[in-house]
Amino acid sequence: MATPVEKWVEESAAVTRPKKVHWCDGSEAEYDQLISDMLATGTLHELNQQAYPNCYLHRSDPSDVARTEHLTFVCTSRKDDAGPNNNWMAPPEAKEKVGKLFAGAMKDRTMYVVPYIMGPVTSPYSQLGVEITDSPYVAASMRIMTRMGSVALQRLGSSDNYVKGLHSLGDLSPERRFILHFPEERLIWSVGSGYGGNALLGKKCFALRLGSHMAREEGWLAEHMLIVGIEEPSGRTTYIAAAFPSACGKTNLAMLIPPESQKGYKVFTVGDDIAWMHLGTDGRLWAINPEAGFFGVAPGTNYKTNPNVMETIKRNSIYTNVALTKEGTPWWEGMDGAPPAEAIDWQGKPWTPASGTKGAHPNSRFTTPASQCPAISPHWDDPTGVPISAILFGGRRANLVPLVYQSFSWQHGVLLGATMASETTAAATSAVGVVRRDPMAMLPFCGYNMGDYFGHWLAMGERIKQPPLIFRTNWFRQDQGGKFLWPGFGENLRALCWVIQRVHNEAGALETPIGFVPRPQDIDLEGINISPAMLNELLAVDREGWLQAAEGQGEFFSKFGDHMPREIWRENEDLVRRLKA
Ligand code: OXD
Ligand code: MN
Repeated sequence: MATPVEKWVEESAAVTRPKKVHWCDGSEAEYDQLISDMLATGTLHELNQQAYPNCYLHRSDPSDVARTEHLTFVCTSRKDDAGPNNNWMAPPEAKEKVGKLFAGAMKDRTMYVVPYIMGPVTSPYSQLGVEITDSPYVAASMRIMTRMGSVALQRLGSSDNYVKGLHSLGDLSPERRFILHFPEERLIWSVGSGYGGNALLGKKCFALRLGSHMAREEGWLAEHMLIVGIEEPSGRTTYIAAAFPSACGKTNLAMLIPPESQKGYKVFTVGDDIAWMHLGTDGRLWAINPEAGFFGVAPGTNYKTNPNVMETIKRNSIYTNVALTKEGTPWWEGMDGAPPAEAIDWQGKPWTPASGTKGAHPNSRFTTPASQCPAISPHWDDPTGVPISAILFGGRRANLVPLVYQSFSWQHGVLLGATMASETTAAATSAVGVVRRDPMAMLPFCGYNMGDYFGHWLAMGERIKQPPLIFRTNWFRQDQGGKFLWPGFGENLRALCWVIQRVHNEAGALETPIGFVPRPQDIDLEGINISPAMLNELLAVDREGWLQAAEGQGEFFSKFGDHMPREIWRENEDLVRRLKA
């Protein structure tokens, strides 16, 4: 008798009519075959195999280079459940409209059936998915980004408990591109895009949008957060989860290398983009990274900003939309050294530094196995995950928000996350550099009404006996002349050290209306060239600015109507009161 997944694959094939169906086993031989097929069709280009063994370049359609939030929908029976933070279509309407685009979409193509596990193979917190796709690039990338193949099929057995994801490249036209989520059926439909965030369905679609929905139902948290462990010279390791919007340095922070003056510290990467956090039997919050690879932004990545990832991406990696040098190596703006005198740009056209265009697309990416990262934590694959002691919410803000500060409580911390705003980046197709509200860095990823999401955070706080402390960070504050005040990257460890000391009751702080802010003497400045005036500016609390921000919050909160918890309003009113006192 056919298993539930076999039946669904049959039904999907009857609609999409592929010339062939291939069930992925996840083996190396299968990956090699996928690569050689893509080299033969020009979907991939070989990079210099001496310098970059087993690395390839993919050039996407120029209209398909980033997440398309305006074409992304949450299809719940009731519009209210999706909330004003999501585009919504009624499930029958969505199926009718987009179903047509799947009809015969795989004609003359192979259908790959990709079973995968999000999370460590034997973890009770992991979840299963099956993605059906007609893109060999997606199938190969899923092998890097997830535990994919027989291992997943074995865990699934004859169960029907998995997330279904149907993906077709369609004709790649933005006119016929839709990324649809049906949380009530644990189903994803994606058509018309091969871009990672739209097409690797385990990542944003499952691990965050459906994941957040499942997490609310089941009492856990699915968050857009890196997970990092920091070992102090004493040998004590503290784990931190941190939410930053897309392309705001999560990968760099997850892998930072301690500065010369911070000898004896070690940083261990558990994840760089997504955290699934569950209540442990010990009353703490435990996090797993559901992914098995990094899908990172290439531009700006170099041996200063992230030496660990530079080493990671030297082999077994797929690059997308970077430039190609004469030597057959990948290149992007902000890579070490001078730009190449000539290269092929991300669209396959001859390019020189004088061209006046970007050689690599600003959202060009690498897809690389996490296990290759020199900083990978020995616990990154542990079934129980790691215990989280602190949560950071960080945006990209030129002013107002201090380098780091701590909330007074879990509830106040939820307000810190809920009022986050950040300048937009090239990770999504829309204007770049505009400040937008991005609560908890989840605006594009929360699969249900965000008012209910804040309520879920508050409810979790009630249940966690030893809740992590909550902080806000901002590495991007600028001086009057528009220069960054804080050097960033490895030096961010100094702010994290204060966080860790606060966790262990070992550091002082100034109590201000917005929260506990470190005093200048609370941040270790040994070996760093930063003037007292700059530090004061970095830690300054501008009462007037905060008052305006807090009073302006009401308009945003009101959008969620009675889904917005009273407690969040109250926290904000308390903040206003403290600022006026
Ligand atoms: C990502 C994103 O790719 O957030 O991680 O867009
Ligand atoms: Mn992300």
